[in-house]
Amino acid sequence: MGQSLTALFFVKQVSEVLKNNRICKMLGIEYPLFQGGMAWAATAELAAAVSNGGGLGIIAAATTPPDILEQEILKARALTDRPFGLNIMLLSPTSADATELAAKHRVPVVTTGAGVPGRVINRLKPLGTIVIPVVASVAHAKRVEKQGADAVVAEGMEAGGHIGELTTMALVPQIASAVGIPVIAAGGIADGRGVAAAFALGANGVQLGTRFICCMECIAHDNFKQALVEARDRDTAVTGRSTGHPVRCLRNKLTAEFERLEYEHAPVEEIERLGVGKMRSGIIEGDLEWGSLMAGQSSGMVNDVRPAAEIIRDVFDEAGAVLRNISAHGE
Ligand code: TUI
Repeated sequence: MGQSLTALFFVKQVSEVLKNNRICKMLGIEYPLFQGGMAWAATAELAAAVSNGGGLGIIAAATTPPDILEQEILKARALTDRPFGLNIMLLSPTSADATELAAKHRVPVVTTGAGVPGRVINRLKPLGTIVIPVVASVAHAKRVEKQGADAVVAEGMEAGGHIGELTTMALVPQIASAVGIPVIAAGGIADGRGVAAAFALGANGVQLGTRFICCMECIAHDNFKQALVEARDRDTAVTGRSTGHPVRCLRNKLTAEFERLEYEHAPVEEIERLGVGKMRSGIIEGDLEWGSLMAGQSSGMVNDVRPAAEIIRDVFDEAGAVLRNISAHGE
């Protein structure tokens, strides 16, 4: 079989398989792929590009003021006819407002992070919203299933931003065995090999964050995108373990200063003060030295900036090829 025919065969095979996928059926999407709800970076433009590419694009509510967030939701509606999501960061003082906006605008899917989402589930489930919490432990996964979650994102500590303790490799199979609802694997996944591995671990879908910073439709500053393209395997660091808010970012002067303060047991308020405003300066203004460049361990695997739809298609083509190759040759 010639190269192009082989490729066609893979594509057809993958799309046939995905027709029966639980996440695709539940959400009415083509590929069981979520784009992570990354603060500052996950805008309506990015979410719509991912949804138009057949995945589930997700707007990050983060700490966005409600009037601006409402505009983002309306913008996503204008840019895509397909389902999209809103990520509600539960540590944020604006999380209740974000929940009300999801209700008002009937956002089809809501993911939550960094906390216990009982109130979000209780408010939105009766409206028919699909609620999918991000969890980092088996206990939390079981709890949200009982509370009525439709699925969970099991996020390993390879991920960027606020993380738990377990790796994706250990977390996903344990959660997949513990719950009956579908599981979406996150953390350390940026290509088709990661997707194939996630399915082998028992996941029904995947969430990619870092990979989508480096896409054309992401508003992150070019400095940040270029830093990710150049990053290698050990270029992220986790700070904030001592304050109870561990966060993974690209290493820079800011992470070194966090490490120094933590090593010296500086007061928690002083450590937390250092982080104020740093996400904006890093992600939007491109300050590579003092900005907070939240990114996962897959940074070393992200080597180019491409359109979202192309990333999604290539990742699933590659996953199909990987799975076929393993079953045919075991290579
Ligand atoms: O939430 C994320 N990633 C984030 S949030 C964020 S903004 C932020 N900035 C500074 C400090 C803290 C946050 C940047 N990145 N991912 C989802 C996620 N949720 N990862 C881990 C968790 C999590 C952790 C503990 C969820 C629940 C939880 O506790 C549940 C319990 O049982 O207490």
